[in-house]
Amino acid sequence: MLSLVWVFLLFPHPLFLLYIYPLSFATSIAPHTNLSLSLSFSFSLLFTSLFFMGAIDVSVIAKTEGESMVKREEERMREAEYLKGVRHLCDTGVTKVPSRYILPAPERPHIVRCGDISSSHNLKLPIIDLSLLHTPKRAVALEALSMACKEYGFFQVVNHGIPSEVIKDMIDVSKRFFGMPYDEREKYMSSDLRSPVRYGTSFNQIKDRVFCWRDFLKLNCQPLESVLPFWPSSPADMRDKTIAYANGMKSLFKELMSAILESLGVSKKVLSEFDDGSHLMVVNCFPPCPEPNLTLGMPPHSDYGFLTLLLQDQVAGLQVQYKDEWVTIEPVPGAFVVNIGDHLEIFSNGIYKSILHRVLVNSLQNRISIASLHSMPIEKVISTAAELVSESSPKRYMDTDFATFLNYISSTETKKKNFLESRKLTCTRDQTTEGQLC
Ligand SMILES: O=C(O)CCC(=O)C(=O)O
Repeated sequence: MLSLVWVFLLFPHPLFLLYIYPLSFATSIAPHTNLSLSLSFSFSLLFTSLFFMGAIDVSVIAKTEGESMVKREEERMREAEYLKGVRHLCDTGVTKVPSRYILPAPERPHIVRCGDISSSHNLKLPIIDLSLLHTPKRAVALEALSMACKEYGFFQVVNHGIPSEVIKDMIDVSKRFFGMPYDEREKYMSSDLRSPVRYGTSFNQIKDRVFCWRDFLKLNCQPLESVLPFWPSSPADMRDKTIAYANGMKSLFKELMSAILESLGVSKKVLSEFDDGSHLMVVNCFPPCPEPNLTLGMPPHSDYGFLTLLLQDQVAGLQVQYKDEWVTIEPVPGAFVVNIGDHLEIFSNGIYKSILHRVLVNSLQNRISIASLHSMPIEKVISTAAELVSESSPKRYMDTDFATFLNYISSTETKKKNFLESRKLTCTRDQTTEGQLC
């Protein structure tokens, strides 16, 4: 059947139109039967008569067929170019956003002035001074942490103990990675969600109907010794700089989780699960965009893990949803933005919420951000802490695991918080059922 389609596409010639097409058509209706021969004969007769009566203008058909073939080929080539990423697209000198990246009007960001991310909608997130955790003021810091997790689901941390050199080097090597020629970056392209290294573009380039203005390098960091040989070997210092950064992120995550468990009033036994927990580093590159009000660097989404630790260079772009509004997070030099992920929302029985966020792009500056997503080992089941479930506060989420999440994202277009929504339970006095909100 497929080969017959090719015959149609490849040979817009009168002979084909009058004899081969009818035969193909008839064979597809009634394959391998005498009926196909007689149908074919009848169609040929009909087409021949129409041809000689001038009712079929083969030159018009052939031209139309030829034109649509060229269009299809151009479309295929454009799509192949888009898959090379926005950095590559910018290198070709685009001056307008191609339609593949243009969001439907209601999903577009409202950027007041082109190239500038509106300052009227900026939000100063709570800033937690982590050095206080090691002083008699620990209780004050825990109270601030708890308030930030409940009210915003996002906060910034300072005095976190990660050397400024390690931070600077990571941003610097990331910029140099995305600055390499496309052929170098392409080596790490993979559509396998479990691959230890994955270079790509958009949010989910296989599923996205509208592409995002982002390229990324995803590095699995667990277990470090086994994934390391797969990480990019250029720039030459990429691995060393990234190892130092990844180790820093892991200890910062564990320190934050210890404080968060304390703020929730639950046992810290679970902390040991994070020693070999999943750790994914996502290095994002958002090149300048000629029409930033038509597209997004990343669409609204929440993160799957317990916590995400985000390093952004000093270019604003991250927006979080706060009281039904999109607000921009102002970068604070040397600080990390921390946000609650879906797994912590499940673990805390919804006391701490994972919040939707998205990324704006701008017309002037390249932006780099590095997100470190942490959770338990991928084979572990995430369930709600027993201490947080009671008759007055029933379990609100189904247990979940990483495999379920991966299956979910590879089978749907991940928009908004729909994975977490799919884990919610309906609570009644004595039973819980899947699928609806309490
Ligand atoms: O670039 C940012 O500010 C946020 C990145 C992000 O949300 C992500 O990588 O999941």
